[in-house]
Amino acid sequence: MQKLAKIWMNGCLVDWDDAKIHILSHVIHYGSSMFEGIRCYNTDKGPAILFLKEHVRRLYDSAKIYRTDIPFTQLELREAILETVRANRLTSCYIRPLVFRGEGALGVNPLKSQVDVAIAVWEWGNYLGDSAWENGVDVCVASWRRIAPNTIPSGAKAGGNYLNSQLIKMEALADGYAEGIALDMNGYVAEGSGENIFLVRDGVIYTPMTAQSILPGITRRAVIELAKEQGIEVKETLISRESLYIADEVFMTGTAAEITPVRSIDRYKIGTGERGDITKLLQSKYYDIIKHGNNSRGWLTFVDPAPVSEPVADYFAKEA
Ligand code: PPE
Repeated sequence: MQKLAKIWMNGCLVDWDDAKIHILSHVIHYGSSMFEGIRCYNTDKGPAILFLKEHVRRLYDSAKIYRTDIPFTQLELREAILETVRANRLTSCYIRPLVFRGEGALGVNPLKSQVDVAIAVWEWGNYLGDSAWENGVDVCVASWRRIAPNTIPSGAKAGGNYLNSQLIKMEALADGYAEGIALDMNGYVAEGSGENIFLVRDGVIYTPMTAQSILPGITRRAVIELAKEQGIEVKETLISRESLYIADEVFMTGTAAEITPVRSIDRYKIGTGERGDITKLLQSKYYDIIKHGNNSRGWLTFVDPAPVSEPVADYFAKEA
């Protein structure tokens, strides 16, 4: 990993090499962290963070689920994120805010350990490979199920959730696929190890509902809005495994993965095996934001100057 200059820890920017924690921090033993993944793009109108407010809000939602009080306000954290991007003099980067249970007491109960907050940034290219945006990726259905709703809540983006993601990802890579798609406990399609999933059939877009063991992705919500703007019908519904194989198009979404076409699943060719028209249309609308800096929807926060005080769009209230 390429080192950068600064990492923000508990209110201060510290040198990259000094951003350390104790081995007896609660998080290391019990996975007690919540985090976000955010991208800053070097748009034609200047560096801008995509969905800053929505990501910070989801971080607070995740923390609340785990009874964790973050000792900063959402506004303070948004400002800290902007400060960290500026301090590292980056025009485009991946941003990782992290809230974790640090030192205090070991034992399962996290409430006796302090709450630490950190923000790191680094350069991250395409998540699923350099040619993925255009050529798509080959994926499989994982033998591992996604975490069940009555075990670990998938709606919180918590560090521990990613043990399940790691099993899915490692299995996929070992079998020669770029990514694995997990089914939920009932056998319906849930999501990839780090992406939401969509399929297209006869011009209609289908994606799993948020109650179905998925992370309520911010890119997912944006793609649904972009599709609706284009007059495309979107159904949030139960999706059977076999409907993936007979889809005209399949694509995955995520902050890191952006909008990545899927060209095969379990070696079944999806549609023509080429990137589909609806996938391409949605990618072009997304590109208009992340490359051309189109901020007509208010989804971008330009890094300099920093307009961080607009109201937060209520993405998850719209789910119902
Ligand atoms: N599902 C999972 C399990 C997930 O981790 C992500 C993000 C998504 C869906 C898409 O959510 P959103 O980014 O809000 O559209 N995965 C992060 C990468 C995880 C990793 O560290 O690797 C991301 O895309 O930032």
